Amino acid sequence: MTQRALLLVDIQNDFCAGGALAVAEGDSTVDIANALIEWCKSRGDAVLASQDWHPANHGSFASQHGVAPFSTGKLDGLAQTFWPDHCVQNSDGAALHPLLNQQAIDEVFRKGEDPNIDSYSAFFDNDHRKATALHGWLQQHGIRELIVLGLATDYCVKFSVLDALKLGYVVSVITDGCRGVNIQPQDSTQAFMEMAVEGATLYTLADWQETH
Ligand code: VGL
Ligand code: ZN
Repeated sequence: MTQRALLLVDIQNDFCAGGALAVAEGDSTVDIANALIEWCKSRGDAVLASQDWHPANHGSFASQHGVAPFSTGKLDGLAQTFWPDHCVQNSDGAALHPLLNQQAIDEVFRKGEDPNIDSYSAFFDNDHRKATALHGWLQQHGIRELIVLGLATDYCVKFSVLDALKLGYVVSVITDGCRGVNIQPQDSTQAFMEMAVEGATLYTLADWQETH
């Protein structure tokens, strides 16, 4: 049985070109994701995806508070960046990218459904109040090692990786398969450094393929 899973973080239309919270070059993650999907499938590894999945009145939306997108404040006592409305449940923007090889995905884990708390990590909401089903699924399948890529480097990729490390997974991050929001220009670089400091190994796709 495989002990490894590929985790595709939030490769959704709203984070790609033309989307509500478009990340620069977000679409360029798709080719890297598809290459790794093929690589993982050929080795019997699991392929998983997370999906940001907000109700239309989600408290992370600037529109709910009459404030400017990308401003900061508090949501239910927690520091919060307020975002443009994005990844609204069942909208086109919330769909996984159409060129992503979705047929190969074994399981999709949704997050961000509670209007009162944001959920960057694929494992827990931002205050670790509630868990998604991801950790349980991985445990059930005997998986201890994760390959992670997707959107956005400085939010959902970062917090998913940090939680995975805290939970004891061996984590490899495919850096060219990630793109960041970069509210501050260095945010993604800093996020990769934090992931590495906490124990993730960073690879480009080419590095990964050469060494595995
Ligand atoms: C994300 C901001 C808000 C992400 C999700 O997927 O990184 N970022 N919601
Ligand atoms: Zn979101």
